[in-house]
Amino acid sequence: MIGENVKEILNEQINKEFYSAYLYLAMSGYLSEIGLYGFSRWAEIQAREEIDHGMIVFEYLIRQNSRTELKGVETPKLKFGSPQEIFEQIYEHEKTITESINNIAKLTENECDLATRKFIDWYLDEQIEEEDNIHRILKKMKNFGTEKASLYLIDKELGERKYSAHFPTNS
Ligand code: OFO
Repeated sequence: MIGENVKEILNEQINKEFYSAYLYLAMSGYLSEIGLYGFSRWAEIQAREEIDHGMIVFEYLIRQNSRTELKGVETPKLKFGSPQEIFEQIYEHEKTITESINNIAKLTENECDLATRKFIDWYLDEQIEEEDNIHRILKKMKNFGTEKASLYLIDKELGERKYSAHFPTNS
């Protein structure tokens, strides 16, 4: 059984995860339009992972006999600039998601909801991984430049990303 405040914040998180999926999909569409198909594939796979993140919270609420309240997903606010600018925006976006996961952890501690506190650990780890992945891609662009040749190589590497559903072991 989870309380009203935790229920609300988890429903908000579902919305944020689906918004993230929209954000990455918008980016994927734009990147394929400009011929960066590897970048585009990377972003599409990221969108799929974000849908998983939203679904895991959705299913958790159901398992806890709590109400799911789905709200409208906003149009992504991504400003289409260079690939480096897009990744800088994404990095900032993921930092806000980390903050909202931290807020869920804090709330569950305050409310002594230990089950949800444990559930949210997976998201804390996931955010470390996401920020790190994005930061590494950004570093590559900064170190090797965004001239055509280096962009081509980064595009090739990102295009090799494979989707694999990864869920918390207890979900
Ligand atoms: Fe769901 O982690 Fe990104 O947004």
